[in-house]
Amino acid sequence: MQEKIHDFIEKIRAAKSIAVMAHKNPDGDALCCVLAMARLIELNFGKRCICVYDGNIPAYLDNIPMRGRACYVEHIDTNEVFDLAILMDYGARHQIGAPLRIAERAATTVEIDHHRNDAPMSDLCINDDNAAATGVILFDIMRGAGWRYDADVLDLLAVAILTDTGNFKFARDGAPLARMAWLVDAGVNIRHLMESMNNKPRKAVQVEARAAANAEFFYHGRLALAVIERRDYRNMDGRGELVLNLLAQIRGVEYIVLLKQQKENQIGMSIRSRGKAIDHIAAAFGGGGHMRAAGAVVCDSLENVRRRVVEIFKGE
Ligand SMILES: [Mn+2]
Repeated sequence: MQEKIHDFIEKIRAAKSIAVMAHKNPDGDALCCVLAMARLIELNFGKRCICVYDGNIPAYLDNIPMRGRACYVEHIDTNEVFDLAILMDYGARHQIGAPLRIAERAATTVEIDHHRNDAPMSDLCINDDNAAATGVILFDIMRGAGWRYDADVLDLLAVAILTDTGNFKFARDGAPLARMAWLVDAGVNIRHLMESMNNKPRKAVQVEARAAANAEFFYHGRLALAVIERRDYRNMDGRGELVLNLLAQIRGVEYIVLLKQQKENQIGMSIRSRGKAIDHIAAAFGGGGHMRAAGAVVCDSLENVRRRVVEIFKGE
């Protein structure tokens, strides 16, 4: 790790222009890591980074520090060649969206990620698929490098860890809690951060509540399947964590699948498991992710995808 940090610092020092990015439609971990990375580079190297994203940033992240620094990709010139592109929490190259062009053209790339990735694309990879959040890895880089930080950096790292661990529900070891303990001792106020994220539009919460209320159950209630149709999809804020969380609270439910009709024949799929691995199921649909939280985008009709999901869980 120390060797990689050293290498990373050399690359930052050598760069005059730096772009930082994550996966499309960034979640808390993705967006907060991008912004925290940019702030850390400003504080420690005096260099201003461009923070670029594609897709939508959910409203529950509107109040995080430095939110205004995130630039929508269509508002910047992707023909500009950067000395260094830093890819945070990106998963796989096709998940970056339009900023991929910047990453591909940059002289040097560094990636910091906790997604399982068989095809990393960078000159330097500080990846750990056992980390609960990319925020945990960035925390360790910050501490390992002895970098200066400020209250914004600490809040951003805390939101990254809180959101990606489902407020620690998905923590597999003490690592994210140990980092959070340090952050709280350094001044982070968890209650304040949680409250700042209670910022979803009313319609978004209602759409998710309705999807949970209309969920179907299969295989003696072990599989819960919820659907958000096209007309409701545009009112969503984020990926539908509320639906997934509600259904996961039901006794006997082991697997939760949420289908989102993004376009007429394009279905976003989120899969959660309370026990066994389900990432192979996401992979079967051309997606990926983590062992118990994965997803895919499938180009097929809603009815076909629904049928295929029910079918594939027959053997689970
Ligand atoms: Mn993440």
